[in-house]
Amino acid sequence: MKDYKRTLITAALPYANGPIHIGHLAGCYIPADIYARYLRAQKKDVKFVGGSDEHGVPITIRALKEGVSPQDIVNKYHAQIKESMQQMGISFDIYSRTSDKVHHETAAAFFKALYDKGLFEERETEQFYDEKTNTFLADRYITGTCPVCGNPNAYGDQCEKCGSTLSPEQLINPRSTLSDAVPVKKKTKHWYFPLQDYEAWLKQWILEDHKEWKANVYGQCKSWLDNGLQPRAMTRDSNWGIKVPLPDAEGKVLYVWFDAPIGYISATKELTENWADYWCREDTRLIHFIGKDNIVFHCIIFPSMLKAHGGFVLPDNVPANEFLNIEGQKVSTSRNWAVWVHEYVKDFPGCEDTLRYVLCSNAPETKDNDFTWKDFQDRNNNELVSVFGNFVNRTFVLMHKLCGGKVPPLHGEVLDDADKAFISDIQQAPARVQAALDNFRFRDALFEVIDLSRKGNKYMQEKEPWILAKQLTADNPDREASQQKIDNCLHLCLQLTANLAILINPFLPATARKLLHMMKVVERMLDWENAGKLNLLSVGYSLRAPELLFRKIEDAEIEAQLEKLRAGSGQQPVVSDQSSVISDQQAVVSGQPSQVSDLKPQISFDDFSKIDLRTGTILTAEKVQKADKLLKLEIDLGFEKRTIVSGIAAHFSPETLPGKKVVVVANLAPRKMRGIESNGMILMAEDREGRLVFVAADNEAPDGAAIR
Ligand code: B3M
Ligand code: ZN
Repeated sequence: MKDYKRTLITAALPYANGPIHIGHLAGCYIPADIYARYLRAQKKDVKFVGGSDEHGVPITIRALKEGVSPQDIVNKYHAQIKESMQQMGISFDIYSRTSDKVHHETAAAFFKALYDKGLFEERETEQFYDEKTNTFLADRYITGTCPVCGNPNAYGDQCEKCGSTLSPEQLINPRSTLSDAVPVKKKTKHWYFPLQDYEAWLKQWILEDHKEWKANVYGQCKSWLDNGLQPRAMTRDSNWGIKVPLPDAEGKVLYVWFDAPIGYISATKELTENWADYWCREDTRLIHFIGKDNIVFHCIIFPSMLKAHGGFVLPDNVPANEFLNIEGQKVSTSRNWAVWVHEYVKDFPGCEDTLRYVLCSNAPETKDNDFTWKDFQDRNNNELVSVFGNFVNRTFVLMHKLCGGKVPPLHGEVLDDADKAFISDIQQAPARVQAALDNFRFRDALFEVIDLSRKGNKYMQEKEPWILAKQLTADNPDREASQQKIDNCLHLCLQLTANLAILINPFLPATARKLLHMMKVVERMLDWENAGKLNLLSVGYSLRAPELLFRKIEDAEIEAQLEKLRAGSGQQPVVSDQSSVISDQQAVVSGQPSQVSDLKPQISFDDFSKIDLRTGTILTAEKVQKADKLLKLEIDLGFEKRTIVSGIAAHFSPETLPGKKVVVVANLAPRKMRGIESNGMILMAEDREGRLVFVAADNEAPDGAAIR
């Protein structure tokens, strides 16, 4: 690696059109933060910048739907996102926003510089337009009847019923999803960036010179480059965004993906007057942390813009993560299938490090991964509590009990093989953690740290200082030898604790600080150069009583989260998905998510036949006290009556339900919800608007009939 003088770390700017969820954290904020903290601990010159992406169509649409201004939307979510980041310990040096003046000026000047070089091509095209809302429409925002299957709710790019690929022209009876207006074609002019002119250069720069990039990133770049690049519109028709800085550009703004990455530059400007050191000097290392849907923008489009402008460094690496699914399903903000960060910090106060731990140890570094609440609980209870926390706790308790609360001496002359092996484990661990971190393998790095604490437990278990303590009786001639063994064991375990504080610090910063407090040492001890040392705590130094590093997570808490996920996922959808990839021909961003969830893995007929499905009729329905999502239902199954608690209160008022035919999973294990035992589950589906509807057999089958 080149000898760099400074590092600039960026993390993708989240759209300020909704709160952030754990997928955002796992995708880029946690890895970026770990890396920033690691470099700071190495006393490197590093800046970590981020901010909210406050432009783009999803924000204007959200505003339209809520009947407020786009500025209201971004003000609300910028504040909320910023707070969530802070609460999760994401240590930005600055968390800015793209509606700031500095950014508007910087992005406009950037555009103007390319324009003045004569780089843009002006093109006039026809686009669909909604005359009621005065908006140009992306294909996704047009619906109509599918010419193939007659589905009345097909989209302008695809029919989700029959799977046909469509164009808006093919729809029968097309209308705008924004207003129901009939879209009309309208001419519009835009400025296109000649991406194709950078293809040869990009091929050399990425495919030849950056073979070290992660396989997922390199692979995606290669496929874009292999397919050939097209001119790309860098402006849009909108009144929300950065005005195109040209005289004949009324109603035109910069394309959000043109301005957003420049936001990294603007944020650095706001942070320091030496911003140019971080952007314009060859000895700066620029690293973009992002999620996989942002790869093309950070690896192909933005670098081409920087290259075209001239005078800027290019990213040295773009360690993108894949996606984190939740309980086997893709995160969907529109279906509310997500774990929201602001809710997590409320539900699990003081457990921020646990979430950081789980999201790092299960990070989607090479492929999509799954977050499950059970795994969250297991990793917390079996790794953080039982391994790391337990080691530290035992060490401190025994040191207080057997060594008077002070760091005992090390008797070098009586070190045995186990002591020596343990010492070498401590000395060797930092290099292993470092090798992984240097290559953006955060999971492996964290694993090494936990493994070291596991070795600590094993060593302690072998040494059994609590047994040695029984030999300290006055009449025992070996008394002194036993005391020496106890001293050596606890001395080394304490030095390991200090080492663990250093090594865990980038990952779990709050935990590292708790350890500092217990050891009564200053922040400086966490400097990376101290890792591997065995003299971090002085002999005779008195230490505090142990405090709880991690608490156990109970089954009930996990149940409650699962229930929340299930009950919440039926809420009215909002257009807030973070995806925003456009096709090159479109001038409007499409952000509407697909409403179809992925098929689950195949099961056998035997698997299916274990499920006992029955028809039934709702007899009574009532609200459950202090649970605004739940209804208590009495169901007639013909052969018996059942109580079922269902998370549908947001969708139905209880008085409308009696008499409704339903399908019940009749052999589901009973479950207590809010103190009421629920015996079964009612099958529901979502309609296009995301409203829940009952799955009911429309026939004469009597209550209790088996469904096969
Ligand atoms: N706001 C898209 C996203 O949140 C976009 C990232 C901008 S990074 C410059 O996925
Ligand atoms: Zn169709």
